[in-house]
Amino acid sequence: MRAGRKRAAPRPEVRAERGATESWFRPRSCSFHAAAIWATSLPPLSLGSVSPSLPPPLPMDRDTRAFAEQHFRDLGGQLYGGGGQAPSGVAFIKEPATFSYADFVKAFLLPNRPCVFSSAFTENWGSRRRWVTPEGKPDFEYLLQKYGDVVVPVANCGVQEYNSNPKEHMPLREYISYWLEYVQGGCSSPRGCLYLKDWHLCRDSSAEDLGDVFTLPVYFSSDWLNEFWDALDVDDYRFVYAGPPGTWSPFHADIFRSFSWSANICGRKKWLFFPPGQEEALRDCHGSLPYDVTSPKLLDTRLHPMLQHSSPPLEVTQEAGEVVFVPSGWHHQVHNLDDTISINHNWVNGCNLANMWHFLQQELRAVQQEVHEWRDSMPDWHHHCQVIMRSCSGINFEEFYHFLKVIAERRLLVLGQGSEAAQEENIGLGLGFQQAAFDVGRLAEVLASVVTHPDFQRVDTSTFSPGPEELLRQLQDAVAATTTL
Ligand SMILES: O=C(O)CCC(=O)C(=O)O
Ligand SMILES: [Fe+2]
Repeated sequence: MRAGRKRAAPRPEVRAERGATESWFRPRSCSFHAAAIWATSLPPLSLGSVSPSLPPPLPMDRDTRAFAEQHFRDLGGQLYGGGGQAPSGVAFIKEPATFSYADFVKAFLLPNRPCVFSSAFTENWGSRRRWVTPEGKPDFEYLLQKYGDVVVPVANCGVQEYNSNPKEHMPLREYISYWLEYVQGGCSSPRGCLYLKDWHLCRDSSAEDLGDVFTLPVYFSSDWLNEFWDALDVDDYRFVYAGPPGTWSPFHADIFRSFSWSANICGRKKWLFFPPGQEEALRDCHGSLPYDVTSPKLLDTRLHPMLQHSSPPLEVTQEAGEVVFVPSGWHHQVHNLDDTISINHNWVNGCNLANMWHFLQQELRAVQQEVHEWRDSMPDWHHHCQVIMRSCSGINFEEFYHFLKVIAERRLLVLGQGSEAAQEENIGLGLGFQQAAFDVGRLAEVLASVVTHPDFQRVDTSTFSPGPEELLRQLQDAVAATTTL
């Protein structure tokens, strides 16, 4: 178990579910008035230095880097993976042996398209053996013995709170006894429809135990969100979900426009996917996104005047053992069809970093609109907007800079090892140096935009080390030095 955890990482659909002192993740519809008051009492953000240890080698070869860099040059600053019609189906990847990291980058990560990996990709995971009975059901006895006393977050799927569900916490033992009673009652219980969501199992387990649970697929290993939180030893975006048939996750896009991956340890899920932008046609006459895209309310054209412009969702049934890749900014709704347990991670990397930055700018604009009336009367209005943004979205511009800085310093360290040594290592492994060079290019592009943003220019950066301009210069120098390598 890691020590010194300070706070829980947000998932978009859990925003409304935290207590006041912890609830930075309130929905947009929260009162900004109230948020402004309590948000100012949050502890100050530490910009202290982090462990200088080198990141583990990351997966990218020379050709894939060149391909990815060309992809972003062709985009010419346009948003990656934005818009477009839903593809007619979702690709299914059968064979781990013939599907490389480069294949994933070129066919799915860069085009920002969903895909499903077959159960062969999770065949050797300990959780698939130990958490599941020979009949394919959750092994409640094993789970009770291993994790019975762990306190887990549980959402009530039957109660809508904004576009989410209220949450409570209980020992896993209590949730499992609810689950058995719900199934025995023909999928009904006086306690409602409860779903174990966002359990930070990695936080509650030792490293050895985790090695026994799952192995991170190489495709998802360039994961800056978890690298950042691990470096600070504060939190993570690694979750376990578990629930009986009928439990579900309301319509949402993932936190900060991150990617996610979701592996079914047992059971099946139905996913409804909408490509970025398609959610606009689902808004109601007040501009709000739906809570449940399967609700008959959506057919009311007075309530949903733009629905005629919407396309049907892409529907995917995920079987036991399969892994779904959720691209950046794709809205989705998820239903458990059986007794289901899944492992889900959110991740950001050089491919969706610009989307995250775009999302943060949108979030700030929304806050500014909401508290516009105080602009002239409040002397530090811009600062308050940043504080409120952090309360509502989980991050503000200062913290985003810190995130970029932590990842940038780690990549510069890899490149600074000396390109020859690093490249030699690459010859053997095809790992590390090329990924760092690609990452530095993406960081430089996004940081160049951050430093010119008027609201970032209002942030007091005098104590940041290195300062934003200096870090940008270091990144640009590294880009120039590695272009031809
Ligand atoms: O499995 C679920 O209920 C939700 C999963 C999800 O939304 C995700 O992995 O992004
Ligand atoms: Fe999600």
